[in-house]
Amino acid sequence: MAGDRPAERATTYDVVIVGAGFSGLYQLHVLRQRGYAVHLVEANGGPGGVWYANRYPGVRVDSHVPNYEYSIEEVWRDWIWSERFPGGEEICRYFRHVDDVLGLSADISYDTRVTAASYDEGADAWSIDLEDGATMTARHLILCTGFATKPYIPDLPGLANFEGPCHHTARWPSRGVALDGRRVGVIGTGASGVQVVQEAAKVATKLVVFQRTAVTALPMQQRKLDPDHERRAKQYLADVFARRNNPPGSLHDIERRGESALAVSEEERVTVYRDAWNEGGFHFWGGTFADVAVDEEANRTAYDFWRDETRARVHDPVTAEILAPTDPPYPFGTKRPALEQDYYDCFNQPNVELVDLRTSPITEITARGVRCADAHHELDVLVLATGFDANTGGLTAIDVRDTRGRSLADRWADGVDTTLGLAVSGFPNLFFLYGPQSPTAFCNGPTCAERQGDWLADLLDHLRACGVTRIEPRPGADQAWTEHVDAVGAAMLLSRTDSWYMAANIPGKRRQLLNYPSSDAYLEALADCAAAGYDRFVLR
Ligand code: N01
Repeated sequence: MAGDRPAERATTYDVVIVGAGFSGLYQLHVLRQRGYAVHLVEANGGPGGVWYANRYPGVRVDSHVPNYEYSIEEVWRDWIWSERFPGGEEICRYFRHVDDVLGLSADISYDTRVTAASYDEGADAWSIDLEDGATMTARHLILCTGFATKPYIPDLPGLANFEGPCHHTARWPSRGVALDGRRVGVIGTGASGVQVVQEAAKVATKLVVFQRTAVTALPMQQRKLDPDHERRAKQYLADVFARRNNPPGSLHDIERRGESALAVSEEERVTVYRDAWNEGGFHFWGGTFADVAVDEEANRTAYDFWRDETRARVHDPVTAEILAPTDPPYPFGTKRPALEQDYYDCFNQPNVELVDLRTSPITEITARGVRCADAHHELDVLVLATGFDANTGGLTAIDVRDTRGRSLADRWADGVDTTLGLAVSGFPNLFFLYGPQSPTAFCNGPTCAERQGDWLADLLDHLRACGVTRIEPRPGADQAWTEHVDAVGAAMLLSRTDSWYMAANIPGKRRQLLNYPSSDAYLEALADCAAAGYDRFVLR
């Protein structure tokens, strides 16, 4: 188990992996099985990636089990989940179970941060610098740093002056932060903000929610799982995973219906929406009509259903209009919907106040609270649920240099280019998983870890069999993939909205689609590339 025995650390490997989330751990497992000398380096003190780091109240996965777990039989055979959408603590226990079963920590250095990496052209190997001053070398470097690793803290005037506890959700102290009996402010209403609000509303004397853009939160339809039922259901799990692991298995393993929302009667449309609503999770987002993602009129029918269901739960009409505006603030589903259990009901409580930052923006953070254009809100605790430098932040935080000495951050300063969302020209023998320009946040995390991970393991086997010591994207391959991703995005409503999918939440970041919106098409592109002898790459 993590922390029980420090991994013996040699200095030279076939492969070094960075990051012990779903992708990194799977890669370690599969490459060890195939006989590679492989080591994993993790900055946190244990496995779990974002789940280790995110300890804010209410942290919970928005994908249901058994989708949100590995399909490795030794792992699932003896693991019983207690809830359909497990909480952060249970997921951390799951990762410790994975580690126990697969014995991964023997090849992991925890509490160890990779700071830099440069490529040695003579040796065809990466030299990898660690924060503790040590260096490792590896033929291949695989970055599995996750898509939501680097918190985004907006430049709010006076933020440093706030005298009470003030934490970003992804940097929540492990000892916890007392919210009970306190006046709590939450800035941000994405998935993290919604989850904190639901918990803080139960215990805070006063909760002030600062909303800039309304979130289209969907009913989670959470439920407890009966352990006996779960044990009996194990007999079907191999089939469940076989279906999950073979396309088609689109967004979060939910498939859209073929027909248009506009081609059916109102009654039929409402039935489809109602069924998806009752199913819960992301079904209402990704499991209704094909054209909701591409056609404004069709999309509006989904928005209107969501709006009416949501407003019916909020007593005060002014608050209801801010939470679920009459007209959509953006096409439905083009910003990531959160999943909620009692988020909208919280706003009926006398201790909860909603501030619409569109009409009353924050002017400064003071020692005692948040000053908005029309009021000062006195607070004891401030929660920053303001999101992440998503998709690229974890990668560019490492000073990894190409063969000309340019950092990845520099290379991507004017926009991201990758080959298949896996590699970048000029960085030989470097791969990243669950990164920009691959399905990532549009794909179920464990599914993506396994599908991309197996593909990469097959690629390394191919190189080994052919005696190839160096691989990198062909000239022009990065640009070709970017053009393809952009073209797919341009046909979707997604690209009209400023969101972190579009890199639009970080000032100065180039606006472009950073997640590839079709898992099936992506898997096909991977398979075609492999079948063509990895033709997007130069092997030597
Ligand atoms: O971050 P977000 P998140 N002033 O970027 C607001 C994953 N995740 O941490 O929309 C005021 O979605 C911003 O407003 P606006 C999941 O994939 C997963 O919530 O830009 N407000 C927005 O409301 C998720 O989607 C789980 O106008 C400011 C909020 O901050 C992703 O992480 C749980 C502001 C940021 O929302 C990110 O979610 C939690 C400012 N200056 C997270 N700047 C699971 O369940 C930003 N905002 C797996």
